[in-house]
Amino acid sequence: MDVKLRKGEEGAQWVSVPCWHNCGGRCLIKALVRDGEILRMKTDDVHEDTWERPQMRSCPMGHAMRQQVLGEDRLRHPMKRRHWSPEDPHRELRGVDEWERISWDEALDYLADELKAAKEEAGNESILYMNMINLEGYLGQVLAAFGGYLDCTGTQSTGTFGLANPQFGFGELYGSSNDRMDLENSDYIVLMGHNAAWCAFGQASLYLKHAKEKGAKFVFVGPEYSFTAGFANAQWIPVRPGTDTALLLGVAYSMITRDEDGSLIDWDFLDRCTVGFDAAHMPADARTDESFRDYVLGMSDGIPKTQEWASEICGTPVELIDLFADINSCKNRVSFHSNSAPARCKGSENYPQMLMTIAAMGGHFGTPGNSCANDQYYGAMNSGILVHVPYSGTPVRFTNAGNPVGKCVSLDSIWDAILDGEYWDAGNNFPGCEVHEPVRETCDVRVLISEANNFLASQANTNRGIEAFRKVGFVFASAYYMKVDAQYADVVVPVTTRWENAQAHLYGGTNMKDKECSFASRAPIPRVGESRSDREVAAGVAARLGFDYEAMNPKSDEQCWFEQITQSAVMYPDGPRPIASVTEADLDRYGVEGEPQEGIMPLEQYLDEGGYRQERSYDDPWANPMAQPFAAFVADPEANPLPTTASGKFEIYCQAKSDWFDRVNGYADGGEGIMDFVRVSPLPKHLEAPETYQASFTDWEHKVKGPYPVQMTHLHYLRRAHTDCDNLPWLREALQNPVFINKQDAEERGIKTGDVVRVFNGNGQFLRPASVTRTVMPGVIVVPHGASARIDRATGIDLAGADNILTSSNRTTTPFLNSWNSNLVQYEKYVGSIELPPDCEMPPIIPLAE
Ligand SMILES: Nc1nc2c(c(=O)[nH]1)N[C@H]1C(S)=C(S)[C@@H](COP(=O)(O)OP(=O)(O)OC[C@H]3O[C@@H](n4cnc5c(=O)[nH]c(N)nc54)[C@H](O)[C@@H]3O)O[C@H]1N2
Ligand SMILES: Nc1nc2c(c(=O)[nH]1)N[C@H]1C(S)=C(S)[C@@H](COP(=O)(O)OP(=O)(O)OC[C@H]3O[C@@H](n4cnc5c(=O)[nH]c(N)nc54)[C@H](O)[C@@H]3O)O[C@H]1N2
Ligand code: SF4
Ligand SMILES: [Mo]
Repeated sequence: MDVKLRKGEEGAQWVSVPCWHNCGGRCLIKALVRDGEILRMKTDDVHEDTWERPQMRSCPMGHAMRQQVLGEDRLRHPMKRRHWSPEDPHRELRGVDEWERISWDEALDYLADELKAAKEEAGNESILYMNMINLEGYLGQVLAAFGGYLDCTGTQSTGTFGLANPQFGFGELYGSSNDRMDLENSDYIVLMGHNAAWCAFGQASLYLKHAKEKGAKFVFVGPEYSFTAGFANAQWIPVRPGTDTALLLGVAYSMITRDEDGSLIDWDFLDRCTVGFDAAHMPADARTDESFRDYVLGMSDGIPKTQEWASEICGTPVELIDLFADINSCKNRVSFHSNSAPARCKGSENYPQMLMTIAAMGGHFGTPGNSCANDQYYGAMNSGILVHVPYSGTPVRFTNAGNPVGKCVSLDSIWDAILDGEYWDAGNNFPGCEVHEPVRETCDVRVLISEANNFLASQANTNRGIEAFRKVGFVFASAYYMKVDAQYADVVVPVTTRWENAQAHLYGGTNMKDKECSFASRAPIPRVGESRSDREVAAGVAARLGFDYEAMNPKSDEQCWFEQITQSAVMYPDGPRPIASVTEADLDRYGVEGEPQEGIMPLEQYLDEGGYRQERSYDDPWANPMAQPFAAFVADPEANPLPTTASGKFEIYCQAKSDWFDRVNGYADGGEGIMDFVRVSPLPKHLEAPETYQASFTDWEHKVKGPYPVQMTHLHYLRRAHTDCDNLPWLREALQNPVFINKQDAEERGIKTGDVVRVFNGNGQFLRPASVTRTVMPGVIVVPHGASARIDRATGIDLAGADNILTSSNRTTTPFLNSWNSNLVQYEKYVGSIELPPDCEMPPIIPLAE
């Protein structure tokens, strides 16, 4: 190794270290370490970069990781707010108070005492553990043993793809695109809102580039021409945020009315593989006789869903709707890749089923070059499992079954629940949990706990969140740096990163990487400051609450780390083959339990190289056409029915879907619905909803706009993983975080690129530099997701461009649905007195002056 070192780096070693964010990739990064210091970073150079075996190269965040682990703003000591005391908490000073150093004993005593007091005075449900969709972590496990906590749930990443999908046959999340070796068989690759170049780093873009070189043509459907669309030189089909269902209904109309003897529609596919398209194919359990065809042609409601009807709603020119219909023809091989952005909208309940319907009309499932999937994120363009990585031994679990408090608040309502003391509880829609009709519950939240999330920044309506934080009795946060939850907390403790403490990846399981890779890493540097692991924090709290954490979770962090690495295996059709060979000497060296095993390479080599990437070929088992999603079903639907639908076929009319929504939205048993919760038909109909394009008019018929006429949607931004990594100076220098606005809209407002704009609505306001572009539709503003609010105390204006300053709480259309992309705002050239510095010149947040 030493040969690769530069002058002055003598004695240093390259060590594979984890990059563990909730980003859209999973990459190999290495740190050059000497005496616990990091000299430099690099990415995968273990083997040649080939199509069959690409390198697992990192994004800008990976290269900058050392600034997260060893940055000047890294937390080193437990702290409390100067004016906080149990007797006199000065809640109003949260977010503005100064900090003082305390001991670990003090920090954990405060937390334990506050938990005991809350439990005694108001019961366990007065403790709100802010966890992401049942990703119960270390403290969650302790709280569950302590009698439980008020739980929260939401679709977060997946929008309506996370609601009632299996019922109509479009089940597996991130699981139904074909293998990447098949992409080049498509005539057209349709990206529904994808920006894989930023959010599924590395691999997905490579696969798309390869397909392009092999002759596939690209279509991009979305409100802004994404960077991914740009490099694929895709045909742009613009669509307003949240109106994809209307667009696809227009496409269906175009196909139905222009089809000549199967020139566009695959009638055989519809006949064999679907129910509900027309009167002759209604499913046995249908309770109405309205077919999809009747609805599209307007026979049931008098409104034909013509191209013009669609265009008025979605903004797509009529000729492009027809072009889309032609591209979707059964004469072409088409693969549809949708991210969840079009499904993260109010009123988008029917989008997934509509997407399935459009693909089915062209027969684009289960054969070479044909596929349709929700496959954003890690598995984009290459879904399924090839190298399996287990969740081994971490306390992270994906259900709330262990939480004795059976109550659950939807993420978009948590701040309102705290402030109003009331919320709608419809259960929990995560797999393994139960949903039910909405019940009005009361709550009295006393303690807020933030562990591996950052809800004040990541959940809707930050200003309302701050009010909620300032209402409760006590706020505790564990953190690497001053995430927003920590800024507004009372007691903050520093946790070790995975470079200092070997532990299993929280986001390291099977799905959360390209399917052909797995990773092995070490923790080569000493703990920073007084930081402790999450596990030690949990054990310290447990001891103070009177129980033994070790007995509850006997596997050490190192044991979990070891198991995750050694149990990773390539899934051959005839059985798994572990990657790492393990010997008795390995077990002794790491002081862990396990069995020796035969693998592909010695454990030490795997750890040194930092990862494994399966070499692929066009005739390997995973590329086999019959191994692709839906292939067996499409070949013989009677012999291989879909396991999740009542009819065993794709349900274009799905009674079970409608019944599911009726139940959670309050329409079952003659109910009239609740709040803005929508009534969802068995067919994929267009729905009207608050904060959508149609709702931006006070008078739709005469086209009179309301006070917030612009639709705001988001991009998951290359500079950060949600709110994480955004504090790293190199990334701030490299990426400016502007808002992207339409050229014509900008001209009307006298705005040029670089001008500061004020974006606002009833929820709040922020300042950002403008990037004026023709790649954003008129009437739309695109805001990079995840900035951490920096609120100017004098004016209340956020200077960071935090998206959730503007998103609304408690206004969604189905419980659980996080509808990030439905927002109405206004913007103008900023003329006030604040000088907005470039982000890279904003001072880091360092709470303790040393
Ligand atoms: N407006 C808007 N809001 C959105 C979205 C959007 O598109 N628009 N997207 C949504 C989506 S898809 C998601 S997934 C959510 C994400 O929402 P969050 O999960 O709340 O966001 P992160 O920024 O990933 O927060 C993770 C925090 O945990 C810390 N952390 C990471 N690992 C550990 C650990 O092991 N231990 C401890 N103690 N801390 C750890 C990180 O440093 C970071 O501070 O945001 C959602 N919010
Ligand atoms: N760098 C980085 N990567 C990430 C993350 C991150 O924070 N940073 N987060 C990760 C996580 S947890 C998740 S869930 C994924 C999210 O991954 P995606 O769902 O792919 O994320 P987005 O960035 O929200 O999608 C943006 C694209 O969707 C388009 N779009 C927005 N609204 C609509 C709409 O209504 N209709 C249509 N058709 N298109 C629309 C936008 O124009 C843009 O092209 O990303 C992951 N990857
Ligand atoms: S995509 Fe994710 S895992 Fe890969 S380098 Fe970037 S932040 Fe790290
Ligand atoms: Mo997500």
